[in-house]
Amino acid sequence: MKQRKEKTIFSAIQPTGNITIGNYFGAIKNWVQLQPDFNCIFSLADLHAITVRKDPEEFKQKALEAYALLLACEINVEKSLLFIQSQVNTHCQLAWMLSCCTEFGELARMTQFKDKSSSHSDNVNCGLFSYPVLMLSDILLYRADFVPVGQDQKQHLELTRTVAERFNFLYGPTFTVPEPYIKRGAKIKSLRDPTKKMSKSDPDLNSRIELLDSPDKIMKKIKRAVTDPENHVKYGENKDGINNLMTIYSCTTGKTLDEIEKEFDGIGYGEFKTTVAEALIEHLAPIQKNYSKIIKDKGYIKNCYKDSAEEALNISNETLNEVKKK
Ligand code: AQP
Repeated sequence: MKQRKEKTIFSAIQPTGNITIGNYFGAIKNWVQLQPDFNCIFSLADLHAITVRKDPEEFKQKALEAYALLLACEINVEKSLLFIQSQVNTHCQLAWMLSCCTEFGELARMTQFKDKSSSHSDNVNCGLFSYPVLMLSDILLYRADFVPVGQDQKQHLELTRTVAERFNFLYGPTFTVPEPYIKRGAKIKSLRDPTKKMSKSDPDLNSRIELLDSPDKIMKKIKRAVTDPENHVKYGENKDGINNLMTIYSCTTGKTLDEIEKEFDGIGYGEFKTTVAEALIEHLAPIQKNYSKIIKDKGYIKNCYKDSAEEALNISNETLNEVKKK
């Protein structure tokens, strides 16, 4: 990280599957835009991802691909840190110490634990329960001022603030208490059930567009997207499918919802869907082109993640040592 800015932002993404346009428009695209103004510390959170069982070889490969894809999306390792969480051992060490400053009842209240333990009832492991402590340690190690959060992570950030304040109160000022950085990114919904968010681990492949999907796949998935019987491109109630496609079109073209309604006045869903798919294909083409170059250069990828991990270790060790001393 060459230039030191006044404020630091921390954010992470889990390599739980292939990165989707939900992750891209909701998080990664904003990360890219934050780089000129903040010290940006980004992490590929592989330790978080293993709360759900993974095939080891496939997981390793997916993590490497996800890393390369983040580089292809223009996360710039000259300006920002982009490291793989398991390569920086301070995270687990701080997580243990801070788990001793976190109440059982606080973790039991986390709605994400309740959701995930019911959707993975065959494997309700302790990691699933204590995951928020690892997450708050990720943030506190870098003394992040801001953390971009969506609705689903607000509770975890509140816990981060509570634990930081508790530690500071008990042992003296140590941690920066982070503020939420309200995300500008859109919430992208599943193409098959637009009341749910688009997720990279959704078992239905047609529910999501992955950043590396071929033009043909993108066209087919958008064409099959659930809509409503109205055939009127208008944003509104009970039109979750069309609202979602309008949001995707708005994210790819920069057009407002009003402009989109005007553009498609009197035009049916078939033609609208083709236009959305074409815009998306065009938008993703440069990322796909970058990715196909980067993924061939394993040496470059390795240098990027090694350098970032080294620097992340240096920064986070300072915090960890202070905590140990206290
Ligand atoms: N559908 C979405 N729309 C907007 N933003 C989204 N994000 C995820 N899905 C959408 C944002 O992507 C960032 C990284 O997410 P994550 O990998 O840490 O976990 P997640 O939010 O649980 O993402 P997924 O794709 O749904 O993963 P799985 O399927 O493993 O649970 C976050 O900033 C998130 O808000």
